[in-house]
Amino acid sequence: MSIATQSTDSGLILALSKGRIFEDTLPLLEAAGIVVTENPETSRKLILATNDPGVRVLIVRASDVPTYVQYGAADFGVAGKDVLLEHGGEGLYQPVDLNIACCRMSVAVNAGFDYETAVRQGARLRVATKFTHTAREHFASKGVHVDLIKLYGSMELAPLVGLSDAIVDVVSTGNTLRANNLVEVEKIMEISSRLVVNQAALKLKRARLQPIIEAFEKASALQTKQG
Ligand code: PRT
Ligand code: MG
Repeated sequence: MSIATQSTDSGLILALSKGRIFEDTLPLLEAAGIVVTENPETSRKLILATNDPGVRVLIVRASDVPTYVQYGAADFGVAGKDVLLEHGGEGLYQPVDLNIACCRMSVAVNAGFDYETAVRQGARLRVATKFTHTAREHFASKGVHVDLIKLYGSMELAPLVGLSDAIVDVVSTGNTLRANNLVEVEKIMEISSRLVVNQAALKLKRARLQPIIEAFEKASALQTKQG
């Protein structure tokens, strides 16, 4: 069986990451009549059952969700726009912005660093980030020269120890920045999570997928209105 083969002939597989995406997706699943019967925080299982024998949930790293769906190892999934922009979206159909796990992608620097002046004077900036694609595009569009340093987490540490002048990271409350004496100096974009569907699965399993997509769409619109 090739890796691009669809997950199973009949059942559906949903890829989710633990934490905020899993929690924010549960009410949407319930709106589609699907209840996850195992808790990923307490279970070590990576494939979770639901009340529907035809639907199973894969627990993967947030940044791996698009890859599982792209290759058809999962039929659909939920991923942040930040993650999707880095992945590129190849092979993915993105029918619904679910408006969950909302945050923003921003540039932050040490409280003492004069970012505006550095940019105005055409300084070459060292920027640490997990989001190299988004960061490269952002600074290129502003005509700012940057050396990007790829990190996989805890970006907030980089300016504190002199690894970089700035970071590009997702921010929600801003508490992590504040706790580390960093200041948000530029918002790059608003971020929310999207439903992603394997393009082949959408054709081959449309009868099973379409009602779920519609239920997600309705429930997220309702939540956003109430929200
Ligand atoms: O944790 P892991 O390395 O496996 O991957 P991940 O961090 O990408 O996954 P996860 O589950 O933490 O995030 C999944 C998705 O949630 C991301 O892709 C974003 O689209 C979205 N999201 C929403 C966030 C946040 N809010 C958020 N606050 N992702 C990460 N954070 C981080 C932020 O970078 C900061 O370091 O949480 C920290 C606390 O944020 P503050 O501003 O509330 O202090
Ligand atoms: Mg995280």
